[in-house]
Amino acid sequence: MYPQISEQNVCLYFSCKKCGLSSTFAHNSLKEMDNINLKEMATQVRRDIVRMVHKVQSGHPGGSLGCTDFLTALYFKIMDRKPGFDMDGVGEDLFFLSNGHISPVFYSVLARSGYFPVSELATFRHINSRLQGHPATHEHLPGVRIASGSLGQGLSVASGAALAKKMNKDNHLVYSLHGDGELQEGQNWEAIMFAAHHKIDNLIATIDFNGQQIDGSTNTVMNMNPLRAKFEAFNWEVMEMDGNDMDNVLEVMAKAKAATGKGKPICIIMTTVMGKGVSFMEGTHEWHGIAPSDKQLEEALTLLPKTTYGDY
Ligand SMILES: Cc1ncc(C[n+]2csc(CCOP(=O)(O)OP(=O)(O)O)c2C)c(N)n1
Ligand SMILES: [Mg+2]
Repeated sequence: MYPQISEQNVCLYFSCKKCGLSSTFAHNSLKEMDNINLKEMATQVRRDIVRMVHKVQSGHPGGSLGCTDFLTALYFKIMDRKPGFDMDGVGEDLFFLSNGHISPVFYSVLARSGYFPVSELATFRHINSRLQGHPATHEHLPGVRIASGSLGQGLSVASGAALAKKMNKDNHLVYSLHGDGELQEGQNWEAIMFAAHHKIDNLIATIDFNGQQIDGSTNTVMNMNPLRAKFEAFNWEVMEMDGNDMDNVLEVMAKAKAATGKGKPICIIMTTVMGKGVSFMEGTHEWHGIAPSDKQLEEALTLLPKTTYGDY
């Protein structure tokens, strides 16, 4: 069993400032989210990412930094979440991370939005930590709904969960995130076909369209273009978004929400810059999965100034 977060019992499991321990959102959890400055929180999440990966000298900073604005907006503003966490997720929006290698950003956003103590980020990739390199459900980390890391599976799960919500008359949405290189896995296209066929119109799947993957640019490894036309041909509603412009993220996500319930699943092609926010990591696959040195960390942290939320 893993701990449940609720207004009543949160203090038992999640240390907080009011208890003299360290955590940002233990008390009043979700209500406090309204006061979050999303851009400042995104900077804090980026600081977490580079510090986590540096500390253990392994992990994936590139895609994590690129998807930071999206995941910050999703968890702090867009999703309708219950204060607790349970695997059934009835009566709330759900999120499935399919490109599991970007776990640093996922863990940081989960911790900072109240799922587990922010201090636990220091255990990233340690032996016996709940924060393994790729998220796994058997670690029982609140907020993690699927194991991911073996690419290509998340859209199938998200489609099934969204279909279950429709069958159960649960009027909530399912969000998912996928890499552009990840779309080269054939299972995605089966799920894309399935979701359209079953008119799964409570699903908003976002593609991290950063043009990079582990071995080089997506165009040289296996070109996915024209991506928009492909999703449209499979009968999806397609939108485009600048995933590193917080205002545009909020605007397009609102549009996507408004487009649900109209008979088609929704795909957002989200343009991002791999390594966004740390100039020497930006726009190259080289930073897909390597850790910064001591000197590079120092430089990265000067590019990502301290925030009022504080380092873990
Ligand atoms: C099934 C499977 N095949 C290969 C890999 C190895 N792998 C890890 S990340 C990655 C690249 C994925 O590219 P993309 O989805 O664009 O992620 P980004 O590099 O942009 O973060 C690959 C091939 C894997 N994790 N799973
Ligand atoms: Mg990519």
